[in-house]
Amino acid sequence: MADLSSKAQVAKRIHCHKSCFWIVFKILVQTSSLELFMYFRIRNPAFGLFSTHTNFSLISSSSSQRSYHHLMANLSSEAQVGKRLEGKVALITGAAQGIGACMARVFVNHGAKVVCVDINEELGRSVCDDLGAENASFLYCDVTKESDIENAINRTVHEHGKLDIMINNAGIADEGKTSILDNDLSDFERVMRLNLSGVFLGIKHAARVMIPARSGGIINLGSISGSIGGITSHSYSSSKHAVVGLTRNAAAELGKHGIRVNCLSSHVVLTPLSQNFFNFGEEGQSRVYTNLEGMVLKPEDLANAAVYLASEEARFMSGHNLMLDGGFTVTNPAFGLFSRF
Ligand SMILES: NC(=O)c1ccc[n+]([C@@H]2O[C@H](COP(=O)([O-])OP(=O)(O)OC[C@H]3O[C@@H](n4cnc5c(N)ncnc54)[C@H](O)[C@@H]3O)[C@@H](O)[C@H]2O)c1
Ligand SMILES: *[C@@H]1O[C@H](CO)[C@@H](O)[C@H](O)[C@H]1NC(C)=O
Ligand SMILES: *[C@@H]1O[C@H](CO)[C@@H](O)[C@H](O)[C@H]1NC(C)=O
Ligand SMILES: *[C@@H]1O[C@H](CO)[C@@H](O)[C@H](O)[C@H]1NC(C)=O
Ligand SMILES: *[C@@H]1O[C@H](CO)[C@@H](O)[C@H](O)[C@H]1NC(C)=O
Ligand SMILES: CC(=O)N[C@H]1CO[C@H](CO)[C@@H](O)[C@@H]1O
Repeated sequence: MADLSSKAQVAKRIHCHKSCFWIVFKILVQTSSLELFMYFRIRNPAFGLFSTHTNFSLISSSSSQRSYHHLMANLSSEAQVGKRLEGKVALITGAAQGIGACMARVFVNHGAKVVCVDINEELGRSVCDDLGAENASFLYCDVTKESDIENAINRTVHEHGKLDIMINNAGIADEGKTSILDNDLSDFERVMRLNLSGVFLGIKHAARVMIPARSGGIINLGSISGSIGGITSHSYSSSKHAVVGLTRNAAAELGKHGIRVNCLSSHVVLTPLSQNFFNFGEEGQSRVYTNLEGMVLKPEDLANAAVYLASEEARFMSGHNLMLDGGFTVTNPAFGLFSRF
């Protein structure tokens, strides 16, 4: 019996060794292929801070701000399509220039009343003057200060009786330092505070007035840097990834109140932000790698996507990260059947 039981034990041990081996082997195979796959999928080497193909130094040029203003100047003359935001009230942060200012114009063209908030009072007021007092009003608001956001939301509701759409767009880029060793903790924390906390406060105070109304749409500006690595600085990329997470979490909580929360992410758009960040103009942007060859993303492309997200057409869309990147984050041109270089 003793012999038998020890034999059984040995057999058991061998069986265990065998199955353990297979488990370990499977884990090793799976993780290594997963890692290869993941590494391939989490960065796009065609463009970005660390890119050898189109890095910042290759696209930098001293071309002036002219191209951005030229793009913006054309906007007001654009044909007015059917008004898709008639009767809606929207608050847009960072609306003094760039994507936010463009969204304000396009929203007004679609019949919305907009409240533009920014820390740049002079530019913000001029945007609203252009749109007409009946269509747009300006409020000073630093999105990193809770009392400013609280006040802006309160005044919007006081003036218009409601808030239908909140767009958390305010943001500026930091210097793109290529080595993590040159990145100070204080810079990292500053970016997180501005890029992430501002969005948090915007969602929080919009939700405060949207919950009793049992409706509302919140749109947070993300970036291709929020989905894959290797485009911008560690801090900017971290903050934009976090914006996607915050969007999903807020969508999970607020859905029961009829509030939709979405993220609108994009490839590089020609605005004062990108001009400062990448130091280029229209000519520089034409040299940025995109998967849609020869096409350049414009602020109104983002504004049109925001109109969709804000409108009834998107009434079943929540927790989504709408990507305006021409396929950049889901293709890797460095290797494969369709490889470009
Ligand atoms: N331009 C791009 O290529 C690009 C690409 C992806 C995502 N984005 C995102 O789009 C958003 C808008 O970018 P943009 O290119 O229009 O930038 P921009 O610099 O042209 O405009 C940003 C606006 O935000 C304002 N702002 C900055 N800090 C603020 C604060 N604390 N409180 C209130 N307002 C503040 C600025 O005064 C400015 O008017 C940002 O969130 C940015 O990260 C931009
Ligand atoms: C970016 O491109 C320039 C010019 O080709 C090159 O000198 C530089 O090393 C590149 N930078 C990186 C991070 O690869
Ligand atoms: C802007 O307007 C000018 C002059 O009307 C025109 O030549 C140009 O093609 C327009 N640009 C865009 C991007 O629409
Ligand atoms: C307000 O916006 C509408 C477009 O929706 C425009 O027709 C009208 O002229 C604007 N008002 C002013 C005072 O500019
Ligand atoms: C905003 O309104 C709420 C509710 O009416 C009020 O409790 C709060 O004090 C107001 N905050 C500001 C900054 O005006
Ligand atoms: C969206 C947003 O708030 N962007 C921030 C990103 O990081 C820069 C760098 O400091 C901030 O200034 C921006 O405000």
